[in-house]
Amino acid sequence: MGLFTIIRKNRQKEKEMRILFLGLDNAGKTTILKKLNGEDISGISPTLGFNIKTFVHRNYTLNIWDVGGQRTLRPYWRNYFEQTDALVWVVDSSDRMRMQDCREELHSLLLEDRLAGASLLIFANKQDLQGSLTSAEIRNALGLLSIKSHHWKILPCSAVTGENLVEGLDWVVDDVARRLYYSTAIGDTAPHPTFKPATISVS
Ligand SMILES: Nc1nc2c(ncn2[C@@H]2O[C@H](COP(=O)(O)OP(=O)(O)O)[C@@H](O)[C@H]2O)c(=O)[nH]1
Ligand SMILES: [Mg+2]
Repeated sequence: MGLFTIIRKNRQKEKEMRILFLGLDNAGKTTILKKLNGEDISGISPTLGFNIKTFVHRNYTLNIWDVGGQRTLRPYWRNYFEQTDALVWVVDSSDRMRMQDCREELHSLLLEDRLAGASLLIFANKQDLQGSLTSAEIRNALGLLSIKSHHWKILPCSAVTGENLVEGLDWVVDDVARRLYYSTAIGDTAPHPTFKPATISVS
């Protein structure tokens, strides 16, 4: 039995996933996680270090790392890359002024060796705010179509209304499960009939 098989079998037993939530400060990372966890989302203060949330979602234990996104904290992001199965990049869709900054930070993350292979979900958050960019506009502003190194998806969402939050988590779990646990994942949920391993989808 090769090392890779042993590692995969071990992970199959544990059925854990490590998910990293990153994005510029004020994007709504902490609010999304609190909303998903059924917590009060009023009066959330900026994340200066990190929070870890553990969810059990469809038989998988998701260890989610929510790391502060202020410019001064971004150099520390790399401390969290190890063994990341999925990166969730959260965007404040109403923050037109910082789209370029957001694009550069995302693309530089995608060059990181330790994030190679991680699934990438982009949450175009704050869709409840009037004047927010649509997910198609965010896709263009962030240059997502040029991403060939990661399997990615963009979803419009709102941490306030809850729109698409669970759907996003579902996509992450499906995408990671197919890679890590492909033999057992099919037993947990029916595979999407239209799924192709290299599909890039835009909603
Ligand atoms: N209207 C609206 N406000 C949001 C949404 N998500 C987060 N916020 C607000 O944006 C601010 C920053 O949210 P926070 O979760 O701290 O962002 P983080 O720095 O990415 O963790 C807070 O005032 C939140 O109430 C959303 O979907 N819609
Ligand atoms: Mg935060």
